Amino acid sequence: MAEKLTDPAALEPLLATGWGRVEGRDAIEKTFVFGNFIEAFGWMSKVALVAEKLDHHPEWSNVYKTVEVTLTTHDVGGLSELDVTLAKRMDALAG
Ligand code: H2B
Repeated sequence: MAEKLTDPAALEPLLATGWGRVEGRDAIEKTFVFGNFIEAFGWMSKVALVAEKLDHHPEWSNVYKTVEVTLTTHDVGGLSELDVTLAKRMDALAG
């Protein structure tokens, strides 16, 4: 079972790569923009496999080449280490 993040420093590397805190919610968000729809959807497919393996799933929406992502851990009602892990994997897959 995930536990709530207690150390705010854990978010610092992500804030440096374009992630931001969601106002009024213990969550982080980032907008990914790709070259076209196929690149965006291809990235989502790769992230989906990672998410399934981690058993940790994003809130996200796609419009053409843009994917808006919000990460939080529903089971704990806020951010956990799983969100940090998934965010880093998303960044790595986006290249
Ligand atoms: N994803 C996210 N983002 N938060 C969760 O708390 C969560 C999840 N819980 N994916 C998982 C699935 C849980 O429902 C299953 C039963 O492990």
